[in-house]
Amino acid sequence: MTSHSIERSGPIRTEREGDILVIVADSPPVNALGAAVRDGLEAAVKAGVADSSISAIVIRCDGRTFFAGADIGEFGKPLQGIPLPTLVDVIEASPTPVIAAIHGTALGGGCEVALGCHYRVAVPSAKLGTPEVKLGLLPGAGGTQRLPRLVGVKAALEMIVLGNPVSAQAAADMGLVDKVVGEDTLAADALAFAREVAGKRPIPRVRDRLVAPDPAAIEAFRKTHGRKLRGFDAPEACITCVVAATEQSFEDGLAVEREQFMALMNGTQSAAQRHLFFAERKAAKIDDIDAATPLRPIKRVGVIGAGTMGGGIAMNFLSAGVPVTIVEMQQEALDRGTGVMRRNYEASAAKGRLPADAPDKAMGLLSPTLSLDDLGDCDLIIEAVYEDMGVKKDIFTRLDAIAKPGAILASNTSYLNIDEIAAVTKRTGDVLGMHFFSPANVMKLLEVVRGRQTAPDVLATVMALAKKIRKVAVVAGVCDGFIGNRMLMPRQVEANKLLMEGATPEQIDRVHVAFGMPMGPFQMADLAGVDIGWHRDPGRIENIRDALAAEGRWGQKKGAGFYDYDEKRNPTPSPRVAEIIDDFRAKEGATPRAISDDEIVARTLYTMVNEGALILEEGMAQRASDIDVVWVYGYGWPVYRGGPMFWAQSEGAEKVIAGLERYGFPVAKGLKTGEAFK
Ligand code: 3H9
Repeated sequence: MTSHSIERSGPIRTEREGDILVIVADSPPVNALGAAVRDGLEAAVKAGVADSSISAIVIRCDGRTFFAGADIGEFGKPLQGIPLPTLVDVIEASPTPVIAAIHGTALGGGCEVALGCHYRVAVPSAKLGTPEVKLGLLPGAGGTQRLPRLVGVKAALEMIVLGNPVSAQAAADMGLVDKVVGEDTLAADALAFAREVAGKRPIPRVRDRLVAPDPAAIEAFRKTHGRKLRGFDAPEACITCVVAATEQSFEDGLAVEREQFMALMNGTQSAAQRHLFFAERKAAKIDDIDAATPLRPIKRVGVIGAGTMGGGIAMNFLSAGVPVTIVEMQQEALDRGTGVMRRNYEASAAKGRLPADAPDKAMGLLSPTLSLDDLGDCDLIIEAVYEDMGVKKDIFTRLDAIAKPGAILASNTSYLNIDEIAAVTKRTGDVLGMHFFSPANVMKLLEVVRGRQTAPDVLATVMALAKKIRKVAVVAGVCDGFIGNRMLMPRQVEANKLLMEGATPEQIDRVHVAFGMPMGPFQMADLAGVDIGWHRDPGRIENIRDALAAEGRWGQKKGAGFYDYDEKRNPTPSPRVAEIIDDFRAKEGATPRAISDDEIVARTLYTMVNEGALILEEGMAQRASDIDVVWVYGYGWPVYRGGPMFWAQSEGAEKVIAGLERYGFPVAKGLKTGEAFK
């Protein structure tokens, strides 16, 4: 049957296919459910219902995806148009069957619209999910009440509280999707499905279903996931709503959902998480580079160094299907490195995180070699050897002779001067920093260090490549430690001083963990190795850390560092460390005093914010939100505090300034003018 009588109103158009009304949304980029889309949908559904010649209604979307959710940009602003929950009710109440035809990602409010429909069909590549929890929210358009009624408590908890989407097939297996249709024939298959169900009565409405309480599923869920949800408000609110779906009427459950949703929406955690959603996307934009800058093709990547870092870096590209040549100096080190990579892939496959053939596929793209000369055909070469300017200069001098014209040369240095490295080449425009975070195949952050002469298309190419390997890239300028490690320095200095003045490692770490960091500075030192940097001059005992290193207290790997560890690496406070600290205090004539937690916050966290403000002032970061992205994705800053700069702003600049002044720190200008928050 051919379509006729197409009507268009803003982002919504309707097409008649015989007695089926097809409502199509077209609101790029992701068909977010903004006011115009909601109003258009309501009008179209109502028109379909009012037309007695229509026997079924199909809702689908043009472009890359079904509705990707409520329009996050509208949050916090006065509501316009029909509220989303009401729209979903209108759809569900339709006496004419409504079918959702899903491709791309039906997320959040998009999934809730689908749940309001009476039937759902989806293409195999489609994903359905309720990721609101990742924005510090919960599905607030009836999702917490409909999903458990449709798929049961256990599956609903996983989707709502963890926020991970499911595939079309998994959705079909749990009853969320009625039929998986052809990948390229969604429009036609949805029509055929609509004709099949048009006359069926009663019309299935999710709100009419019942779901029994399942305390065992809730307890099991908490047991498995409780730890990683620590500190977040939204997961608990989600659980409350799911429980309500099992114990209360649909209407009463909706009231619980509304109340919980509004509380989250007005809280600071969701504001922080929504800030990060946009911050992550903004980070990819480079202020002074045209988005249309042509990119250099990257068909093969070279990695120098097959240690933990080099191997991890190489895995990112292999996983994305980009061939890699990896270079080591000794056969043994090369074999060891590639062996670790294979075992990492195999472990992921064994856990079901990768398909069974993934390890062979990825490793098949790897060419290990002992010769730098083999990098001649690479479009991007990343050096990941140890941090020594002389060694790096030597490598870049050699690369300059080996690499083909137009190849991008990158260093993975975490603090060395990229301009100085670039200067040994005759192609300074092709050089930049790519600072990966360990483990490089897991951590999402990539600091892309822009040298004074880095060419715009080189920078743009690497930013685009970062997205391809699923990293969140942030542009940093050349300064000691770039953004992340530079801000770590004042924290470290103050943490060490606080020990001398009377604090204990346990107290300082406790304050950081209570704040929401995965660990405190001393726990981090024990994990990374107390001996880092000490081996170059092992005779030196200038501070507490040196003293620990000199005694072989190198951290977790030795069972002793700032803490004592048992075989399971559980830490306990160490009497020996307390003695060492006492000795140092005595030697320096320091009299310990009681240190308050507030002082620790001011001296170790406010000082980081202050350094962030200086970084912005010097133009070493493009915007405050980039700094937040670095700390959340690279260092485990608690997501629900939005990153250091967002946190400082929500604390109040005056409070931060007062804290810094109380302990005698010169306050960065930007904190006073507000520039530090832009
Ligand atoms: C919700 O639904 C609440 C309800 O339960 C209750 C209400 C009462 N809104 O990520 P991309 C923009 S909460 C506004 O780069 P991809 C995004 O900013 C919502 N804008 O593409 C970017 O803009 P720009 C629950 C949105 O292909 C552009 O679209 N839903 C929204 O890598 C492209 O995005 C979610 O949490 C939105 N909802 O990934 C889903 N979504 O070009 C959030 C995207 O200016 N979205 N934008 O930078 C996503 O997960 C991904 O964007 C998606 C596409 C997977 C859809």
